[in-house]
Amino acid sequence: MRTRTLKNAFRKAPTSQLLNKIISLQARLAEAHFDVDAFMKLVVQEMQKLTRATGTVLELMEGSQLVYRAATGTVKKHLGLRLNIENSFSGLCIKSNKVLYSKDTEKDDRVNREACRLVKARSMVVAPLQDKGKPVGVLKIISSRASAFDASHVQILQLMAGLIGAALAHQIFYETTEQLLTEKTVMLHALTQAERKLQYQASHDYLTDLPNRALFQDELITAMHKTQQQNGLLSVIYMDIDHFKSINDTLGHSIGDALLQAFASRLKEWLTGECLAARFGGDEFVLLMGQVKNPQTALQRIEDLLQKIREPYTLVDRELRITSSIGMAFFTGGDITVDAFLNQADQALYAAKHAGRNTVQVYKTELLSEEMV
Ligand code: GH3
Ligand code: MG
Repeated sequence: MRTRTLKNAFRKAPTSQLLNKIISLQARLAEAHFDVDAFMKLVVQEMQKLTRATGTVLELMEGSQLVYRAATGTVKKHLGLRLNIENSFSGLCIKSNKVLYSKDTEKDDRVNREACRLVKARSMVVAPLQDKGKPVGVLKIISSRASAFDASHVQILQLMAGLIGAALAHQIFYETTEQLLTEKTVMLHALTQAERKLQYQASHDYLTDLPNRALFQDELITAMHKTQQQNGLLSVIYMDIDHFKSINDTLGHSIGDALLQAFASRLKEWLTGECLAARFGGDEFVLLMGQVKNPQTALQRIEDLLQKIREPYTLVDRELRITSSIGMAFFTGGDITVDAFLNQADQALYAAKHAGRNTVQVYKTELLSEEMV
């Protein structure tokens, strides 16, 4: 497999993994949901595990102060600590209603340095917790090391903070059983919706809304199984836009993005019931064509797609023409892994690029003789 493809696979992987972890954490939070202390304890414990922080704290507002209501790691012994909201990093986070990151508290004037030293917070990320637009507190992860966090930690806190804030507020302010039952239904609904959204995000490409590599591979396993049982024929098609970098370089990244979206739309228009299109990353798209009659019909379908793709794209009053290189592989049953099958199509794509681009190459196997394709 070419290194470019591998690089794309690795670039996508952490986000999906991260989202999946958050989904499973949210499911556990939903279970602990109606015991405030258990809920808060679980939140800080799980956030510490998820982010590998050295301490996590959930601070709730009480008047002009923030109270450490649940804490782990180096902050645990300071449970119950009260700090003034004014002139604190948490206060700033509440005021700006933004996730804030202090890379090095020793060099950051926004923090209460004394308090940071007390809880051994050399770097920290703080997220505001809100209920219906009103601040209720903050969720904070800290590390005894400077620069211990990155954008993924900010993303984790952002995703978790919305749900936790609302859940906590409901816990604290509505105590009667009847109210709790109603709230429980509402919250479980909200959690289910959020979980669905996260699951969608974990399996789809954010730019084109197409399935991502993980979802594609799941679907391919099912399709290969079906093909095997029915003695059918299945094709996987790798597509990569030719000279896409020059579009980014000459017209800018946002036109590049718009072109990727327009390209994806053409793929979607072309799809029929037994087909699936995914974006693996960059300008690389992969198709699955199930229940193919014979290789010739599959090739004809791909020729039709190529025609569609070569038609001009109008982007911001500009007409663009592109071509794409294509590598195809066929599966007729037999002992081959999904990765090996995908690799065949990838190799065929490599051959298409090597042959001068704007062309289709088929990975030849013994089952697929020269005359067949
Ligand atoms: P080739 O003809 O060999 O396919 O070369 P190419 O110029 O098309 O470049 P290649 O396929 O090797 O790499 C795709 C480039 O797409 C690399 C990167 O700069 C760019 N890219 C990757 N992801 C995105 C994205 O989300 N948006 C935009 N605009 N560009 C991207
Ligand atoms: Mg390309």
